[in-house]
Amino acid sequence: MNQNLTERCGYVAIMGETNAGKSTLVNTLVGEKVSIVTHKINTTRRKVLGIVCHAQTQCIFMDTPGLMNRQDTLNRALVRAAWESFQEADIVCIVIDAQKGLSPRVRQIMERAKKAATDQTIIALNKIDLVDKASLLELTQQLQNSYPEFGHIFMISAKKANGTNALMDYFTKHLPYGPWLYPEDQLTDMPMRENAAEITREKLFIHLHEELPYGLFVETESWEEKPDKVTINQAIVVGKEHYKPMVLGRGGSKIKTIGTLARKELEESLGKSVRLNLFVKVRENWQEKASYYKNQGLAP
Ligand SMILES: Nc1nc2c(ncn2[C@@H]2O[C@H](COP(=O)(O)OP(=O)(O)OP(=O)(O)O)[C@@H](O)[C@H]2O)c(=O)[nH]1
Ligand SMILES: [Mg+2]
Repeated sequence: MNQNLTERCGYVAIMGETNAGKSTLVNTLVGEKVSIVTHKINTTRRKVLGIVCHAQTQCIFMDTPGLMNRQDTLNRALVRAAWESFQEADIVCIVIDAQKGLSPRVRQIMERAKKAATDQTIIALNKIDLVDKASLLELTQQLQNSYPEFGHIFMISAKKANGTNALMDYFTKHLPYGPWLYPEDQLTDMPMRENAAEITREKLFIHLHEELPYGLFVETESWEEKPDKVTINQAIVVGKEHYKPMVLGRGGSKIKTIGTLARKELEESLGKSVRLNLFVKVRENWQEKASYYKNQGLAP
């Protein structure tokens, strides 16, 4: 067998309760923003790959939707997609918010994960910048006692990049030998058009109140590239007519703020001037339509 025994390559599923900091962790490990982050729950709505080559290893991180209990069609599809990643991965990293600790929901997740756990299933206790040492040690003890099936416990702050080098080291040494699957400079599998839609969705999540962000999605409808400028048209699709004025804001002020923030981030990431046109469209109950799931690579 002609196998190169120096190169390693494999998939790491980053899983856990919603808001635990999974997307923040993937971005920190990759060193670039590949997945959007907000303070709200249920931000990530698809599997996002973040790819990083470190020493001789290509690590392919799968950022997954947060595991939660809601039973509507969209959330069921997201949870299913996340558990699928568990099966697909070489290493599974369960992220737990150290401040919330072993909540009933986290226990449920751990009970399910432990059935499939191997020594390649590890735990990252995140947000350690928010907890004192004593409670962190107590939580670690609790986890060790209740879940000895898991391989390792790391203590990290994904946001402050504390402890993340040790985690990266673990991945580079434990992924299987094999040829790299992506070009060395590729950071994600997400096409730029979709990434641009995610950037706008992030701003909507941050700036719209309460339930409103959950009632919409963003689609890039056209992308016209010139040497020094890109013109992007995006539809913000809402599921109910009465959401439209809420997204627009008084005199269009809300959508203008959101558009400006998204445009600035796009200009930074594309390195050129961007004209971003946002339109609000109504597609009644898009959460129930198969086309949405197909476009997001999800099974309804
Ligand atoms: N203080 C602190 N905050 C963090 C840390 N990691 C993530 N956060 C914050 O936690 C919130 C949620 O982060 P995300 O990365 O979006 O969480 P997620 O697990 O991807 O959430 P979903 O996609 O909704 O499941 C954001 O406000 C982050 O800034 C950390 O290490 N310390
Ligand atoms: Mg996320």
